[in-house]
Amino acid sequence: MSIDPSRLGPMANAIRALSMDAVQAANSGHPGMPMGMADVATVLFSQFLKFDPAAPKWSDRDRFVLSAGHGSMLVYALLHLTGYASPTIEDIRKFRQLDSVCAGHPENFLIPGVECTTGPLGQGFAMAVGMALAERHLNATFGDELVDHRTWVIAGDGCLMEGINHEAVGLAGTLKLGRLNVLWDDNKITIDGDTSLSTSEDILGRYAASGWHVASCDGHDFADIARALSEAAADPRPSLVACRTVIGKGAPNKQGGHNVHGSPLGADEVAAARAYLGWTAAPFEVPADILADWRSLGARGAEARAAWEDRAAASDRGAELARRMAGDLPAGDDAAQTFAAWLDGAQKVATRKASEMALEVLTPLVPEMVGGSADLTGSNNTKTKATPPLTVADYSGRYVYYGIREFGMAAAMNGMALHGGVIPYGGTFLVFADYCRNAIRLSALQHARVIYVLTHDSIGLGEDGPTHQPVEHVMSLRMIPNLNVFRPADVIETAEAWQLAVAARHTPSALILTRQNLPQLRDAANSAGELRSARGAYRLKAAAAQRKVVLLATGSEVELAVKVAGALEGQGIGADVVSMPCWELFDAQDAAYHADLLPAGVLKVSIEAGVTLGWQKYVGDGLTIGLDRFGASAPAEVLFEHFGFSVEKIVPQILARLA
Ligand SMILES: Cc1ncc(C[n+]2csc(CCOP(=O)(O)OP(=O)(O)O)c2C)c(N)n1
Ligand SMILES: [Mg+2]
Repeated sequence: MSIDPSRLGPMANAIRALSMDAVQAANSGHPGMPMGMADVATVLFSQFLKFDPAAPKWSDRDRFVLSAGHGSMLVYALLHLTGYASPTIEDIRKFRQLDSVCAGHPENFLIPGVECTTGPLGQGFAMAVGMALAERHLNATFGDELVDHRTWVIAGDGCLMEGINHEAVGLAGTLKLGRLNVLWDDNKITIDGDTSLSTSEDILGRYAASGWHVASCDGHDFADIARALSEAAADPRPSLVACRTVIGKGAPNKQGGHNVHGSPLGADEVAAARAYLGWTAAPFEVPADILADWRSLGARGAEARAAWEDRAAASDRGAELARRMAGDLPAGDDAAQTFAAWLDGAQKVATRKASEMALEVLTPLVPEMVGGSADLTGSNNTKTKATPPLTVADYSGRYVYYGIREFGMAAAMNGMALHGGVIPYGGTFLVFADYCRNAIRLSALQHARVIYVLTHDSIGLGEDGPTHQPVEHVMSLRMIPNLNVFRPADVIETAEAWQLAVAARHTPSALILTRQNLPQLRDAANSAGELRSARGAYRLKAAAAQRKVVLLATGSEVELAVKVAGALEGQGIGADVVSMPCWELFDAQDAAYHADLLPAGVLKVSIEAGVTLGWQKYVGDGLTIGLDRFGASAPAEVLFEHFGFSVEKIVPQILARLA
């Protein structure tokens, strides 16, 4: 059943009316983008997009990403009009209010039909690349009958101008993600005014040069839009369709100008737009015939979904796909048993190496893990035997060579995790976490299980010097809510961190790993059969003499803390050593556990080769040993000594405080 073409105009106007009325009611928001792209979106949803409002999470649906997230009313209107349970018209009436799921920008955790959180320009596009990548990977793994869908993106000038766009376009072009189709709202307007103020780029030329198919259309001519979208769908390359539009189309006195980007039209212009569009319905009312058209369109998807469900039920791979898409880990605890056997060893390895060892155990057992690195595979130790390269020739591969594209990698991993069926992990140097920081933040905000492998974690990397030596990075990652930051101290804690990260369904993790070797500190005796890192911090060594000091340390400094404790004990001063691989997990423990590890009336001392700001929350007015300056270029041992990370430099400071 196809929609009568004469109905498309009124259907698009329903988007325009809801958008301008919602923004007007909220007295804040962005009417220009949804009004300008209403016609393109109507063609997309009526003739191209595979979706079923009754099953927003149906795994073989097309993914629709509104990368230009400021135009959130576009996706809210589309979801409501096509018959999704959320958002309701009440939610839309309360656009941008606390009790509405229609937040200022679309949030994946508020509305099931919103595939990802967008608003930070460029990242929706880059997440869509990850979704398209996950689709091809799962297609290659499960076949056309179970996985066969497209990723559609609406992106604005801003999404194309952001630097991350270059990374995303390069990755998608190289991997020939032909199921990715981007509809560019080519309205030649951004907030400051005409795009010519700031850009003169041949955008189609750039995409074409990156291996993309490019097309153009009049974004207000339904037939022309459909023609261009058909071409995009047919072409084996990723596609960019430049949809020439008028921002705020339908607001007769304001359309085409930058003021319509992010301000309510105002009562007079809303009235003028109603007259111009011939829209007589009251605010938030959609005439029954127009709503019926939208709903009939929404109802069409049920058939495709039912057919897919039959295929999935008949397939011997259906249950495995369902498991992966649900985010459940494979049954069995083989990995835990292998790691437990390591307790009997004494492996002195860098934690990046320990991470590789853990991955060699986990990746064969957890087939949904898809690894990668931003061109530091040999340094991040992210590649395993079970993860052959994911390439155009073989999308079933499990290792992505992301290239030197940290931000693009992180955003793609968000898209992969949100697509589902994949647990992405990817590496770079910790110091370059800042390059992808906003995507790490979006992993956390979106509850996406993305695992960041961040190696070369301190001055311990040595000779590369201060450009490469993280100082503030571990602490600054700890500041991001819902991100588990692990800084393991040895091979055992590293394996524990991996187990916890893979199991954290709604929380991303950052594994902070050393370049330099660290001794094994954990054995069967001090592990007590537990995954001790699960509590975030634990007493690695209890004071022998009467306890006067508690030493708190992470990662490579736990070894040092053990030596400091030994020196203190030698002078009759009892000292606990608390290893603290994950602050976030420790903070989640109860007060009794906190009080037990951090007892009152005892000097508490933190040791971490990074900024000290933040440690006060655990040590109070105790002592913070750290590095509140940039490092230097020299061998690691020289640097640790030079910057005060030695028993000889630390013990006197503790004695002075005890005196
Ligand atoms: C990374 C980032 N930088 C800045 C902004 C603020 N911002 C929101 S929309 C916008 C302009 C976007 O222009 P365009 O994509 O052309 O949207 P249009 O005005 O056409 O709707 C800016 C600068 C943002 N949301 N994200
Ligand atoms: Mg624009």
